[in-house]
Amino acid sequence: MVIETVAYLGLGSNLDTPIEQLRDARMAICAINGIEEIAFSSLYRSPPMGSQNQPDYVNAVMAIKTNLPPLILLSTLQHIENEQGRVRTERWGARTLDLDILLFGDQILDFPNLIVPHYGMTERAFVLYPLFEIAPDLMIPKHGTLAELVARCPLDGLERLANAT
Ligand code: A4P
Ligand code: MG
Repeated sequence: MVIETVAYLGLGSNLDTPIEQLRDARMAICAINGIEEIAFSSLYRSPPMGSQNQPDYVNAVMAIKTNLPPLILLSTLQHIENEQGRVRTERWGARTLDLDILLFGDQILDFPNLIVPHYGMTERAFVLYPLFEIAPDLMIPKHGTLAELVARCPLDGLERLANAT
């Protein structure tokens, strides 16, 4: 029997035409065997969290259905990051593409290289607002309802850009 899980992915970019980076990443994710897109949020722009000496970010959230185990999903996403020219320098520094696993079903995962729910998601406007757009009734394991987290989270300069096409 194949077990399918609904997972939510955070996409972010602030270098090399971020909107194209997100569009290319979406296509690369959809092309993976064992992943099917369910929903994709609008694109959102926000000032950088962390070092201010870098361009604004464009972020989006994607819902997928997958039969990949979580660690395989992570390595698949890291491969896509690498393919799109990501060079890891400073933590929270500028990047062409960042792909995070926000949620994996209702699972709580604590591997050395994968923590789910993603540790920062519950207080980041650039994650919570796009997620709320595509999944307003979601429960976040250990944290309660998404609606409550959104209500408590200031926009921090987040701006909705456009529907992703
Ligand atoms: N890792 C653990 N859990 C996860 C998970 N749930 N999903 C590990 C993905 N990766 C996970 O990530 C470091 C390690 O986290 C990985 O090797 C993986 O095994 P990374 O992508 O290499 O490094 P990073 O992204 O620089 O660090 P970090 O702490 O993941 O940063 P964040 O939280 O991704 O934040 N400002 C705006 N406005 N918008 C943004 O999107 N993003 C960041 C990066 C900073 N400022 C931003 C934004
Ligand atoms: Mg990351």
